[in-house]
Amino acid sequence: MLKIDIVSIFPEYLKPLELSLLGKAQEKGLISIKIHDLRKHTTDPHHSVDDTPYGGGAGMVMSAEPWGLTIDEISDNTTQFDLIILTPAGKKFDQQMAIEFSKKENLIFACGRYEGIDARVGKYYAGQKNFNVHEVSIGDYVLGGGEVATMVIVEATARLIPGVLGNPLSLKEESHTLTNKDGSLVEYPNYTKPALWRGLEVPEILLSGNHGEIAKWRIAQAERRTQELTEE
Ligand code: 97T
Repeated sequence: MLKIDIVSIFPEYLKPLELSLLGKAQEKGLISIKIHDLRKHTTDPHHSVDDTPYGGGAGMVMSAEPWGLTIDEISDNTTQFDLIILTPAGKKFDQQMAIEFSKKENLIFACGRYEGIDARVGKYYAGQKNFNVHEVSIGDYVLGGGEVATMVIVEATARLIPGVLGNPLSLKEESHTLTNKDGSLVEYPNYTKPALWRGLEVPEILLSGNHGEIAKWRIAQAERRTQELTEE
């Protein structure tokens, strides 16, 4: 079973993960998601989680020790853990990364706020023999913190685990029809009834019942769309 631990100063922000698809998956015992409040692991009276940056500059940096205490409490020295630190400076998340994460046993997500987390946190855990550390971004834009990025990654990852999806066939089909010969992800246009809607018809080929021709048409459409997306 995939165990997911998420650390944040806004634990209530992660509540949607307990609903719908992922809530059901937890009830079925396919995954477990635990949300941890970073502020519960502060040692000073003000429960501070940040401080001014060494070297000067704007904003605040999240202090290392609350992260260290929280991650030490979640982990042990023998089980394998993958620590995912959300940062706009990280490697861009994609479907391949979701596939790799879905094969792991224990994922810990560190949701930073402010100008980021003291860089020694990632360095420390990267030096632990039972940890892999991944700095990950979900795209080229700036968020208020790592919480929404974590939700994106958890949803994309969890739905790849057998049994989490309602229909186990749809994953297989996705991997066949959405991959062209270059391996890039594409999608063909879909239609359902009625065959005529506001003067717009469904492409005739889809009504033909000729499954070979339909498959060929869909691949051509998917390749055309991919081409359009990669043109300036
Ligand atoms: O902008 C961020 C701030 C904190 C943590 C993550 C992010 C981010 O992740 N992907 C894009 C931006």
